[in-house]
Parts: sequence; C-alpha cells; structure tokens
Amino acid sequence: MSPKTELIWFDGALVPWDEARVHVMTHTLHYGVGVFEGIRAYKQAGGGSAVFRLKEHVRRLFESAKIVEIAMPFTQERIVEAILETLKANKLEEGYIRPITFIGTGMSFGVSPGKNPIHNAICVWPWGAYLGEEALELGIRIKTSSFARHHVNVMMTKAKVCGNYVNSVLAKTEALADGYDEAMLLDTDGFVSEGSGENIFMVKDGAIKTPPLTSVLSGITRDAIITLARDLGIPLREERFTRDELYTADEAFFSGTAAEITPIREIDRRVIGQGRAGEVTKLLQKEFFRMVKGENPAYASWLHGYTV
Ligand code: PPE
Repeated sequence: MSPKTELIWFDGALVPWDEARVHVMTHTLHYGVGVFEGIRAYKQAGGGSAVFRLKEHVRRLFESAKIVEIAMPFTQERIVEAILETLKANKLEEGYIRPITFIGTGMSFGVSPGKNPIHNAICVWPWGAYLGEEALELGIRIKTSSFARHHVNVMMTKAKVCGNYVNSVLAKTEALADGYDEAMLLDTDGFVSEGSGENIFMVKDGAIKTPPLTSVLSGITRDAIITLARDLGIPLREERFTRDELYTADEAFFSGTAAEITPIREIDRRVIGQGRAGEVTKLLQKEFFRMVKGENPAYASWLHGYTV
C-alpha cells in the first residue's frame, strides 16, 4: 500500500500531504542528523482505536533528540496531542505513525548544525504486515549481513537517528538482492544484534533469549515481549549469543512496531526448528495481537484510545 493520506502535521499545523515539503539545503538531508519514530494504532475489540505505547514512543523520540543534541521546540505532551490530532484529521482507525524531527536550513551551512531551525512532522498512513501477511503466518528467510551493526562509539544505537539507517538500508538491500526476506546483523564483536528494523529473539528448550541492549535499539515491542513472557511464565534472558547458536535454535522471531512478531523459518539456508512458526512464537504472537487490540485488560494502560 502506498503511504498516502490527506494531511501531515508540520510544525504545528495540518497541511495537505503533497504540500509537506522541505528545501534541498535541509541539514538533515545532507548529514543525516534527524530522529524519528515508528508507532502503530490498532482498532480495538471494544470499539474505537488506540495507539500502542504512544507515550513511550514519544519519550524515545525526545531521548533520541537529546542524544544527538537536537533541542526539541515542542513538549512531549504537544507531540502526543499532535499525533492524535493527525490520526483523527485523516480518519485513520488503524495504521502506522511516523513522527520525524529534522534540522532545517537558513542560518548556516556545513557540518555544524549551528542555529538552524528544528522541524517536526507527523505522517500517518495505513500499513499492513511489514514483511507480508504470509510472513506473519509462515515465517521468513533471513541472512547474516556482510555489514556489522554500528559500534556504540561510532553511531549511538539507543537513538533512532536517520543516519543510522544507512546501515539498515545497505543490509536490507543486500538481503533482498540475495533472495532473502530480511537481514540479520552481527555486532562488531561478532554476536547477533538485530535485523535492519527489528529486534531478534531465539527459543531453545522452552527458554527465550534476546541480545542485551548494548548495540541494538531499545525496542518498545521487545520490551512488551519481555513483559509478556514474564506474565506467561516463559523464562527469558537478555544475553549475547552467536550465529551458530541461532542456527540450532528451536524457534526464532523478529519484533518491531512495523514487523510486530514475525517468525523466522530459515537463517543462512539452515532451517530453524520445523521450518515454520514455533509454538512459543505462536503463543507470543497471539498474545501480542490480543494486547494491541485491547483484548487483554491487563495491558490496557499501554493503549492510548481515540475515536475518528
Ligand atoms: N531495531 C531497529 C534497528 C529498528 O529500526 C526497530 C524499529 C526496532 C529494532 C524495533 O523497535 P520497536 O519498534 O520500538 O519495537 N523499526 C521501525 C522502522 C521500520 C522501517 O522500515 O522504517 C519500526 O518498526 O517502526
């Protein structure tokens, strides 16, 4: 589905989609220092819609900005409000939300952003399964990338910075060109880190493992899965593991706002488990969808309701 709705929130006002433009001298376009978020809204079982973990996503946007020294011209509360405003203005009951903060042009040029203005935009559009409906059901085939994930002293991985995604784009393009669905990146020490836009989990003998946050994005879906596993009584450890450990896992899956919970059925030509979504993955996936659709009251506080 092509990403297009009617209105985009741009620096405090709603403007028609085609008019939300920037100048080619935009600092972020040249140097990549901008920050963004990916958030999803779901139709709720009891009627209406809700944004999943809206405040946490907006907080991460502001933390990303802090890390790269962008001074936000709005408060977190204002961005939360603006997101709800944009969803309602577009009558979007369910879909994806992309807030982006970037450095503009006008004051100076060169690497130093100086006092260039900071812009904020919020786009929303309908977005179905990130890697396809079939992927959610059957699982995907992934490949260890020839690109390593950023070293924490090169690009700070806690921040969701535009420029960090050069690494993701290269890895994803390579994986697709080689006939795989997604890339899996190792960190600079050679341990499994994450996908181009997803955190990764493995299951072995009924226990779950996911890499610690050292060199990966602190995924909000990852955090929801950790909570879910704890509530379901499934043992889970945040621990480094290697690609050969992943090859011999019983199950593996990716998590992310866009990817939700996507099972992995093959890694570097090695079939994982039975070559389809495993039992633990299926259970977590089922419970995750119940959580985001408002079917489990235990997680109601993670749902920010709205009606269009
Ligand atoms: N790691 C990376 C590198 C990443 O980009 C994401 C989100 C995650 C982990 C998972 O984080 P979270 O969404 O908080 O659970 N990737 C976003 C962008 C995807 C895109 O193609 O663009 C997303 O899922 O919205």
